[in-house]
Amino acid sequence: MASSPPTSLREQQHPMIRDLANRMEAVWQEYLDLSPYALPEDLGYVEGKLEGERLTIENHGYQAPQFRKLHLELARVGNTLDILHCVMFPNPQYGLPLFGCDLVGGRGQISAAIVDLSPVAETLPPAYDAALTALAPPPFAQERGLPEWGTIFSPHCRFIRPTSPAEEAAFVQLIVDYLTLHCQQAVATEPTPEVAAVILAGQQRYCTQQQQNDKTRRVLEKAFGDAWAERYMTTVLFDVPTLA
Ligand code: 18B
Repeated sequence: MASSPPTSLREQQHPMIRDLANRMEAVWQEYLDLSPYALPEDLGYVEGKLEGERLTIENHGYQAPQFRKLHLELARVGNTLDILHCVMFPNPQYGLPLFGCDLVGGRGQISAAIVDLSPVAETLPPAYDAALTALAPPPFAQERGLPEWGTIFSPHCRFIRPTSPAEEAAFVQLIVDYLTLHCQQAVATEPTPEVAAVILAGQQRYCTQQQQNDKTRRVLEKAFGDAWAERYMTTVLFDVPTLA
């Protein structure tokens, strides 16, 4: 299943996905001291078949002192489904929330655009709360309701279906604002090794809930089979870290 990428997938993807991928990597490069993160060897670039259509997955992984894993994933099913997935897993020595976003679309229309900074404790650190509230994001015409497993998300989680290129651009900007705020907070945060176990438990809860997203699982199962999907969801998308 593993092979090398022909050209960068993002060039073929929906413009909202391409723009967001480029801007997120630029923010990471501006604020963080990045080094490569090794994904399981056979899972960096993968191709499978979903109902006769090719599913292509391209993974980008980095780490930084504050983050054990920065994961940006681009995926495309034939010409029908385009996906951007990103989660930033903090190093458990840092009491930081989890940044996550997902863009899902097909046939020229993004149907799901979600961003959050999700707490690993009861609430977000106060500085995050204040800064996110101060962002005062614009209203969007179609807000979507969270699924049952979405109890992990913060009150600042935004989940919409963009209704115009202007809304697409505004949501990309909102995601970049959340991301920039997060990187600024992260580099100003001191490690607190004594609470690493508590932070890890919070990350574990996040992963357990995300693994219940049947919409993600179904796409992967149909292309690669049940066992592969389970391995992918638990080792690449939402792996639960252990204390070193
Ligand atoms: N996700 N998404 O990342 N998912 O990974 N995603 C969908 O219009 C994939 C995350 C989230 O309403 C849909 O309904 C695949 C992160 C939520 O029940 C599809 C991959 C977050 C929903 C996929 C992927 C996140 C959702 C349906 C791996 C949040 C709504 C699209 C590349 C931080 C769930 C639609 C619901 C939806 C697929 C959220 C097809 C394959 C990090 C809340």
